[in-house]
Amino acid sequence: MLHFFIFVSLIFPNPTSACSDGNCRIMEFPSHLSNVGKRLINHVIRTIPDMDQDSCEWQCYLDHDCVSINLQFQGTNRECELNNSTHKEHDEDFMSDDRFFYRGTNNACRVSPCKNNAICQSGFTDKRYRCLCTSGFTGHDCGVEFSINSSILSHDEDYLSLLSWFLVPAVGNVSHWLLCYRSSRDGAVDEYFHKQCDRLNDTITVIRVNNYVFGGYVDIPWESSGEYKYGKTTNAFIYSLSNSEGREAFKSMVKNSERATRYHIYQEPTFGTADIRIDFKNTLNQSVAHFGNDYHLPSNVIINNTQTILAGVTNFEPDEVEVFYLNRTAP
Ligand SMILES: *[C@@H]1O[C@H](CO)[C@@H](O)[C@H](O)[C@H]1NC(C)=O
Ligand SMILES: *[C@@H]1O[C@H](CO)[C@@H](O)[C@H](O)[C@H]1NC(C)=O
Ligand SMILES: *[C@@H]1O[C@H](CO)[C@@H](O)[C@H](O)[C@H]1NC(C)=O
Ligand SMILES: *[C@@H]1O[C@H](CO)[C@@H](O)[C@H](O)[C@H]1NC(C)=O
Ligand SMILES: *[C@@H]1O[C@H](CO)[C@@H](O)[C@H](O)[C@H]1NC(C)=O
Ligand SMILES: *[C@@H]1O[C@H](CO)[C@@H](O)[C@H](O)[C@H]1NC(C)=O
Ligand SMILES: *[C@@H]1O[C@H](CO)[C@@H](O)[C@H](O)[C@H]1NC(C)=O
Ligand SMILES: CC(=O)N[C@H]1CO[C@H](CO)[C@@H](O)[C@@H]1O
Repeated sequence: MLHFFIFVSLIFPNPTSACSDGNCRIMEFPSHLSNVGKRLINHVIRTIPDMDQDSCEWQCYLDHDCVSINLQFQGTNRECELNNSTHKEHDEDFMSDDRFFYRGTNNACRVSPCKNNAICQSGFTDKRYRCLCTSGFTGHDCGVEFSINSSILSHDEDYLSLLSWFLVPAVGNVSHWLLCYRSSRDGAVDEYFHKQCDRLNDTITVIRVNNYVFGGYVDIPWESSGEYKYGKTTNAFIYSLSNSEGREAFKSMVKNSERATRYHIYQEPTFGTADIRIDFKNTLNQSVAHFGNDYHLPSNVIINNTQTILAGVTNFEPDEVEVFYLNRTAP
């Protein structure tokens, strides 16, 4: 039995981390799925001339849509056919043919686990398959519908799937977000944020400082208040998608629900007293990211410095701030 266990990217130091990120493919051609004198027709995605069995299996491993092979082993022409199906799914196409030798794999895509027209590829991740989602869907099985037109998150699939994953417990599997404020579009002016985002339930704030991306979600509205005032809720969280210590992305729920958010007419999105505070003044670096006071520290991520993890520095000037609200009428 030939057993492939190869990392697509060689930069990873050990197999566990290489495989946990979903990029390594594990594939084997067990003898009980091999048949001499058989050929699977109608599912050939590629034909490669002059191949022996090992090389043909290797080519199948490299072609992420390939799950079985037909090898022509008689005559001078030793052709290798790569199939995107196995005989288990298409017994009607499994033909007797003396010139061929068939080798199949356990195809985890057999049960069509991917949703919303995603492409399924066998052998990846700890579930033994991965799904390549169509636009607007994310999650392991592409079952999460998430639409947000963010210039910060842009088309970064990792950012989008992490953020949508963080939001599912708060807003469900389907969420469409609409922009109410973007500093680069509207200007770093208190008034514009409040005019456009006050009174909206369910907002997500996305902040970029250099290469660091973080922000927060809250289910209660922002307000313009002449005095400092706290918003109370247990449903707010702060998240980090890219941080100064190179830690994995994390989400942290509010700890002090009496101080989930803070409002002032001259202050922008503020989570806790200063866990994250966006403050546009005409002086530099009035915004603060002093994390871990009114919000929990993540249980699964070790943080060296709570004052610099999110933004790289405690007092910062955001490069971009975006605030989105949930489109309640979307499905
Ligand atoms: C196999 O590839 C063809 C395109 O060549 C595609 O139409 C079909 O859906 C694929 N089948 C599977 C099971 O991936
Ligand atoms: C997304 O926003 C950009 C501006 O940042 C705009 O040009 C584009 O049309 C928007 N796309 C959608 C689908 O709304
Ligand atoms: C989201 O979808 C998954 C399956 O795709 C389901 O198990 C889960 O219950 C759903 N969650 C919510 C909050 O709808
Ligand atoms: C916000 O939520 C509250 C409480 O559920 C509701 O009464 C209010 O109408 C909502 N506001 C908007 C703008 O949807
Ligand atoms: C965290 O602190 C430890 C001990 O001081 C140090 O060895 C490590 O390099 C630090 N890691 C980061 C990412 O700053
Ligand atoms: C001001 O903020 C920027 C990032 O926005 C940061 O690079 C710089 O070090 C900060 N300056 C001080 C004095 O904290
Ligand atoms: C919200 O979603 C509904 C339903 O999909 C859609 O008709 C409407 O145009 C959306 N609102 C905005 C402002 O895009
Ligand atoms: C190129 C090629 O032969 N594609 C075939 C792959 O398999 C599907 C059925 O799963 C056929 O419809 C395609 O013609």
